Amino acid sequence: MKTNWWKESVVYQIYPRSFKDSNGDGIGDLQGIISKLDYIENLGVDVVWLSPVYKSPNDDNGYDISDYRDIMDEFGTMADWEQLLREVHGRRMKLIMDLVVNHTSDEHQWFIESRSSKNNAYRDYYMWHPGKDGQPPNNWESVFSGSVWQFDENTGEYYLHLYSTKQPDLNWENEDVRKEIYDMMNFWLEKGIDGFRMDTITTLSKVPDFPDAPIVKEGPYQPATQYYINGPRLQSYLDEMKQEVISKYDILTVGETPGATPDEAIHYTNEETGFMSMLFQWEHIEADPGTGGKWEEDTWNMPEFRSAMTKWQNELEGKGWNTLYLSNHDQPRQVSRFGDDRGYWKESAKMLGTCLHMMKGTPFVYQGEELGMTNVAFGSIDDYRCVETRNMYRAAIAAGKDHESLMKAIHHKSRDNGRTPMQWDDSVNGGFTTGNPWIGVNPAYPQINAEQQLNDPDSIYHYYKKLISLRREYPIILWGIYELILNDHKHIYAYTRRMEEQTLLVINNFSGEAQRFVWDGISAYFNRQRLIGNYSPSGELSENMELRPYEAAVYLLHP
Ligand code: TEU
Ligand code: CA
Repeated sequence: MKTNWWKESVVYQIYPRSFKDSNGDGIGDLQGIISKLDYIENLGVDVVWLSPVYKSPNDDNGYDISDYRDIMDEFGTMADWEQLLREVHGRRMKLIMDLVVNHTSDEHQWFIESRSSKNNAYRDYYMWHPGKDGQPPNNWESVFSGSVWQFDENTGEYYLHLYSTKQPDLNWENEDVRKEIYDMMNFWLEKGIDGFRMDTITTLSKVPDFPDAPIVKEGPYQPATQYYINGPRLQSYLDEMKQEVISKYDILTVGETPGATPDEAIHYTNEETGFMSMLFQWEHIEADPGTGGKWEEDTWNMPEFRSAMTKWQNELEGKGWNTLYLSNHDQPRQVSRFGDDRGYWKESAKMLGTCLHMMKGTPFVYQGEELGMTNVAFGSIDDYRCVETRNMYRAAIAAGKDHESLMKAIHHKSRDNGRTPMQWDDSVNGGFTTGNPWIGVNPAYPQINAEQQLNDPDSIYHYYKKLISLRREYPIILWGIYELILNDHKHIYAYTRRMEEQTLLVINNFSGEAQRFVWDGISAYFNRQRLIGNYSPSGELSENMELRPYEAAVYLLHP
């Protein structure tokens, strides 16, 4: 397998709106990020991924872009962005940008033109359709509730939007659209960025005749992903994008690919014929892929998670490259979701980091994960900012669901769990802003904040720093072959990584109870070096030993 810089990297994701406010308007911004680059560098990461910073009316916090070649007013100016790029590079880190090209904002000039009349030159930049007997063209449901079709009075037709009504889908069938996008990508690459995270990249091509989706649940609109994920022309669009843009640069590209299978991943990330360096797999994060969707009771459990991770580790071995992530701006906080954010907060946050960072692939750390930031439970729906959450609540109340159970689901799953401001210190608003934050700060900030953890050698922050530095020291963490052991244990997730005569042993207790680790594979090794663990060692590594609640430990074994 080829070595590439992005295989040896750790990526840190910034959600700029919630990272650091520099001017007291309550909104994170580019100067705020610049002021915290030392913090990021100190963690030891190699790459910074910025969620969108382009001009946007912020219906979906920047994922609705009104000008691809300019910076959002609240975040600063192009000069601030150029300074950010210089300062990131000056610290020998790289910068990747979000590429959001499935849709634009309805306030993008192209859409303003497009909706103005049926014969406008930009009409065909978007997907317009006449209705069916006064109803939308079909029954597809938007990811953000309601129909994917929005009626436009002016021309009497509907436009397609997979996400919010303010995010009309671009018509990739149109060659001019594709050319505009490639030019825009080249524009940013020429400025010197190091790659793209490709938002919802597998939904660019829709089945052309827009058939009704089968009815699988109550209500007028039905899930229809089979008609727009990996659509008929996706492959040719990505081929073209590679030829026109990507193949000209040595960059990191990571696709956001909901529902992708390992086979698709191998195809997309093939080093000769593929289109991207790596992609975000979904199976380990998707609690319940049934028709109930994300707001239903969470059925995530460790053995399911373990088999999903193992499947991706095994199937991509030697053929593709994995991303490693448990959190991002669309997901709840990992320690609340997969660990225990109360009694074993610190232990479980470190355990989750251990389990993930010792696998094969490129780890992604989402801002605040390195502090063990937790979910938030706002009291009122009005405290929520996320368009998906608000739309879902409105639609569900209209359909007769009760407030209490909806709030419970929102507390578990809302994307705003991951979007509360970074907790920098224990001053007002966690040091995020001196003004009024755009979204409430998590009330946990006096206990969980960066300043406290920087001063505490036993903190989650320092543990993550160590995990990241181990990758530099031990090539086996980068290249060793993954193998699951203790396949059937209900609570222990243990695996090895093998390279030449060495074995890395990674042991994680996913429960709040003591568990017995029994594995005779150890006997083959004379040297048993402990690399990291979230408790002080209770004794030597042995064939039969007790793990404490949420205990994690990593050993390097050799003859
Ligand atoms: O997300 C697309 C996506 O498929 C999901 O992550 C989806 O947003 C999520 O499951 C809803 O809970 C990307 C971005 O990451 C997300 O923030 C944007 O809202 C979305 O695209 C539209 O641009
Ligand atoms: Ca600001």
